[in-house]
Amino acid sequence: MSISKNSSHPANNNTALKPEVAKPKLPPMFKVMLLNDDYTPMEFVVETIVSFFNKTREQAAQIMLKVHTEGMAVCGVYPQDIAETKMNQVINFAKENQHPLQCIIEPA
Ligand code: TYC
Repeated sequence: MSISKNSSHPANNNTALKPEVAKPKLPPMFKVMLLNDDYTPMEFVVETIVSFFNKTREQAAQIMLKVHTEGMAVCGVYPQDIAETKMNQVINFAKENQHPLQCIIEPA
């Protein structure tokens, strides 16, 4: 009968080297959120969501109504660089069209 050579046995003080397993690293994600205001037309908000967040008109209308009734809503969740780009695209699109629509990002 052989004595166990398992070096990860608790009696061996767990000093055994574990094989390194490459863990896929997921980037930190950020929510891109629209804020409500009293002036931006609903149709413009729907158009903005469709244009920048790959949503159907129906999905965009739902998100717009959530912003309108609750004050803010998430349009999408992305890695930081993409989230920042989308936020800036929305802010610039709103400015170009003289609407006060605001967009922010926050860690998911
Ligand atoms: N509250 C606006 C209105 O009544 C509509 C609106 C919805 C504005 C969503 C901004 O992010 C927004 N015209």
